[in-house]
Amino acid sequence: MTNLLMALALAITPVPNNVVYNNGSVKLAKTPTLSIESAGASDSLRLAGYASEHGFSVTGRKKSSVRLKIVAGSTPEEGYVLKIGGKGVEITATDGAGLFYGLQALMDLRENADGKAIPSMTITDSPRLPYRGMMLDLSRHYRSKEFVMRQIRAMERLNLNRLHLHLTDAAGWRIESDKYPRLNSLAAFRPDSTWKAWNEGGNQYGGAYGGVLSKQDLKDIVEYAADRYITVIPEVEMPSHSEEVLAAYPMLSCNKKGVGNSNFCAGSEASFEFIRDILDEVMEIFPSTQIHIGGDEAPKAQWMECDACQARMAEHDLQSPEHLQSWFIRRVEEYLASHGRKAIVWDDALEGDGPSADATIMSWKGTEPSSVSYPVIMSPGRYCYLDSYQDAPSSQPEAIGGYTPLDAVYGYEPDSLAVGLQGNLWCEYIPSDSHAEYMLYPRMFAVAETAWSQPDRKNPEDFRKRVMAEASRMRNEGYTVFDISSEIGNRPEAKSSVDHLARGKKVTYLQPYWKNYPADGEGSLTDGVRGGWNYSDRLWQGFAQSSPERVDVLIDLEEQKQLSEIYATFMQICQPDVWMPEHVEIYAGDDPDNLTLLNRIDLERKPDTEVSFRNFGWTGSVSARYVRYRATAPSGGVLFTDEIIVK
Ligand code: TNX
Repeated sequence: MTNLLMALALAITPVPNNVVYNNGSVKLAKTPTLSIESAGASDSLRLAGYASEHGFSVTGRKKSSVRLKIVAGSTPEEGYVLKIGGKGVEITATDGAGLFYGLQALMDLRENADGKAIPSMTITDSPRLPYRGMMLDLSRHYRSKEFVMRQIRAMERLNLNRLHLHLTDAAGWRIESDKYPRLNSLAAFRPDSTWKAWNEGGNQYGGAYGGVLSKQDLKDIVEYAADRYITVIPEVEMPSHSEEVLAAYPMLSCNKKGVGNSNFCAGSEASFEFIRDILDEVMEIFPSTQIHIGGDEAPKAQWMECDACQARMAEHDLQSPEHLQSWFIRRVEEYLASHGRKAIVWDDALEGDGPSADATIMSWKGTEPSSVSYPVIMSPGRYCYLDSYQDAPSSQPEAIGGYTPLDAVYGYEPDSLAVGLQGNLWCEYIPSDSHAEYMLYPRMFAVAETAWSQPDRKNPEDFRKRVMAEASRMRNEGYTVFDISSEIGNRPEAKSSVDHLARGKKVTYLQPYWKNYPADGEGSLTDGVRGGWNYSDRLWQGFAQSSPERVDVLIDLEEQKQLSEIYATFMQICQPDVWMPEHVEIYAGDDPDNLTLLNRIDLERKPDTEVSFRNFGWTGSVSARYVRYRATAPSGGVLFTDEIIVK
C-alpha cells in the first residue's frame, strides 16, 4: 500500500474499522449518478434527498455509478461495506443508516481526491457504540433553530446519531408550551444577555433576552436530524434545575413562593400534573423513544422542610429524601412508559432506589459506568465536558474551568459495558454561537472517533492530521473551529519532572490535605511531578480546612544540606473558590521543633476572572535538614499546590 493510498483512506473521520486496497481506481463524474435499491420508502426518500443535495444525481439502477443497496444481515446495524473499483461504487448495508454512513465515507474520499480518481478499495465498517451523542445546552444561552441545524450538519459528517438538547434549566425555558404560557413569556426570558451577568444579578426572570423554540422550530429540527439518521433526545429537567418553571408557576414549589426554590414539590399533585402535561407536549414534538428527564444535582433541604413532601415520604415509607427522589422519577417514568417511552437520567438519580429497570443512565460524575444494573451512556466530566478550557487558560476566552485539550478527550476509553458516549456542551460561559462552535470543534471529533472506531484503530498522530483537514473544511463552510496548529498545550512545568533536594523525601502533614483532591497522596508534594492548568488533573493537592490553616508540612531532607531556594506554586481560580494563600511562612533548621523563619509573605486577596499561578518562596543561603512550609487563608477557600521545591 502506498503512502498516498493510506493518506486517502485515512481522510475519513471517524476512522473506518477495516480498509483493504485493491488495484486500480475509479474516477467519479462531477455529479455522479446514484441509485438506491431494496430500501423502504422512507430510507429511499431520505437518502435520495440527501444525495441530491450533496452532488449526486439520483437515477435508476442500470446506469448509476454509485449503487446503494440494502441487504438484510450483510452488516451489523448501522454498518456498511463500501466497494470502490471495477464498475464503480457499491455501498451495501443492513439498514438505511449504514448506507448513509457509507455515503459519508464516499463523500470524504471524493472530496479528498479533489477531482482525481479514487483508489480502489473495500471499506468494511460499523460502529463501536450504538449511542454516539452530542449535547447542546440551549437553556443557559438561547440558540436558534438554524444554529442547531448547523451542528446537525457537523454531526452527520462524524457519524454521530443522537442529539441531546438540554432545553430547560434555571437560566431559561426553551420549549414553547400551549398549556403553560408563562413558560414562554416569563421563564424563557431574563434581563441579562449573558448567563454570568444574570447569575451575578440575582437570577431575575422576564426581560429582553432569551426565548423559546416554537413547536414548529423543534419539529423542523427533529425532521432535519431524522433525515440524517440522527435522533433528537429532549431533556426536561426534574425534580431540580427547575427555577425558571417555579418562577413562572410558584405553586409548583414547596413553599409556593417559587423564587429561591429549585425543586418541584414532590408532595404536591400539581407538580405531576404539570410534568404530565409538559411531557404530552414534548412527546408530541419528539418521536424519540428515549426522553431525558434530568435528575441531577437536586438539593434535598427543600423537601425536608416541606410538610407535603414529608407526608409523601411517610405515605410511601420512604426513608430519605433520596428515596423520595427515586419515587418521583419512577412515577414520571411510569407515565413515559404508558406512552411507550423510556427515561434517560443523569447518574445523580441512582441515589436512593434509583430509577426503574427500564431507565438508561447518563454517567457524568466518574470515568467508569456508574452502575452495572442499567445501560450506561458515558459522558464523563473529566473528558467529555467541552465547556472546559481546551488550551492554556490565559490564551482562551473565560471557561467554566478544567483543562481538557483535544488529546485528553481523544485519550478517553469507555468501559466495555458502556452503550454510548456523548460530548456535552454546557453553556454558562458560552454566550455566542461562534464561541459554542469554537468549544465543540475539534474536540467533538475525538468523541465521535472513540464512539465509532475500534480502540485499536485510534492513533493520536494520524487523528491530529485528519483533524487539521476536517477543521479547514469546516472553516471553509463558515464554522468557527479552534486551531490546534497554534495550541500552546499544557503548563510547561507539567511537561517534564523537576529534580530538587526534597524530591523523594518524606513529608509530614501537620495539617491534612483535602481527601477530595489528594493528588498522589503523601508523596505528592515531593515527587518531582508538577501540575497542569487545572487542579482537577490529579497532580495538584488540595487544602480545604475550615480554619485558616491550609498547607503545613515538614520535609525531612535526611541530612543537612546547603539551601538556596524554597518555593511552591499556588493557583487561583476564583469561581470555584480556589485561592492564593494570604500568608506564607517558610522555615528551615536542624531541630524540627525549633526551626528558623526564613521568609514570610503576605498577599492581599484580589478576585479576578483569570486563572493565575504564583510562586511563594525564599532565596538566600542556609544549611538545614528540615524545611517547613506553611500557607494560610483567613478569608477561606481552597488552596492547591503541586510541589514544594527545595534547591
Ligand atoms: C453540572 S452535568 C451540571 C450542569 C452544568 C455543568 C457545568 C450535570 C448533569 N449538571 O448543570 O452546566 O455541570 O459543567
